[in-house]
Amino acid sequence: MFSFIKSSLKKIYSSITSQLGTLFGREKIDHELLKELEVILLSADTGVATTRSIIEQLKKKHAAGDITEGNSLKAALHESLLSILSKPAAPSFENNVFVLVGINGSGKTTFASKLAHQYQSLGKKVLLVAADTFRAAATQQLAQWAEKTGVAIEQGTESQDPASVVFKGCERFIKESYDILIIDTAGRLHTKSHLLNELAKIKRVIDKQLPNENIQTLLTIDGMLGQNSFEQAKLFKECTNVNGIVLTKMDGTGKGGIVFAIADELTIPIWYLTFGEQVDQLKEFDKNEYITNLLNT
Ligand SMILES: Nc1nc2c(ncn2[C@@H]2O[C@H](COP(=O)(O)OP(=O)(O)OP(=O)(O)O)[C@@H](O)[C@H]2O)c(=O)[nH]1
Ligand SMILES: [Mg+2]
Repeated sequence: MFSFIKSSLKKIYSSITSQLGTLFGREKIDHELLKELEVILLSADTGVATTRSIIEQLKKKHAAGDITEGNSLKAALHESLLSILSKPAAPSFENNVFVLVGINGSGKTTFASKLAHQYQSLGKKVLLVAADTFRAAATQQLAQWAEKTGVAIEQGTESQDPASVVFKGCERFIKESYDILIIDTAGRLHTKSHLLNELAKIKRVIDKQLPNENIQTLLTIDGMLGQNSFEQAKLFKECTNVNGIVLTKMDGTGKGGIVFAIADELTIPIWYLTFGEQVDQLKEFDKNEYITNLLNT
């Protein structure tokens, strides 16, 4: 891993890792200590239900005599965290059509540019589609990124039906033999039925136009919002079939516990973490690496 990625990601864990380190260093493991662990997990955005289930598992192991000192506590916590992150199916990176959904400001457009850049760096021919026609500025924002990174873009006019821009994007994808298609959508939530209809319409267009492609819908969640992002994520989950989650702005949070709450409560796999506004500040999520860094094992 590049060292700058490593140091950016460290910010996510640093606070929780040092607090856990203090616990692992204690000689006696008792209920008092597990209570402290519970507080650390809760303050790291792990969520009430998820934290409770982790602590219950640890209490059982403690009662059975399997947790006697710091190292065995660390190993048991590692096991619990890994089983949570293994609940959703593992992400598959063998896809070529991506629809990005998520609420306003959650980082869709920035992620679209990052994903495009990443595929382009791998030698792929990438087409971006600006299907957020709600604001003229939204298309401009994506167009600026596209210009900066030299990626092709299909854009509509303000107030044009987003599905018709997607239609044109799909046509161009086939005609000009692109490898990767990345569709940026609007994040506004007038009403649930509005969102549902709009996303369903876009999805119908893609399914019809590109029946042989591997299409994935990715939901961006602002990592800084913590538990507040859950209600929105649940709404999107009800409106469309979300295949994976992109946790954005992880550079702005020292609360690395959110990944466990997401995997546990939403059972959707996390695909990417983003940690900055530069085009290369994204990383595929690796559950083993994440836990190892978090626990500093
Ligand atoms: N620090 C930080 N800021 C980010 C990251 N990703 C996005 N942002 C910033 O978050 C703000 C919103 O990002 P956008 O990509 O425009 O979000 P969006 O989901 O497209 O928003 P709408 O188009 O309004 O729905 C911008 O100011 C971005 O620069 C990140 O990983 N870290
Ligand atoms: Mg946007």
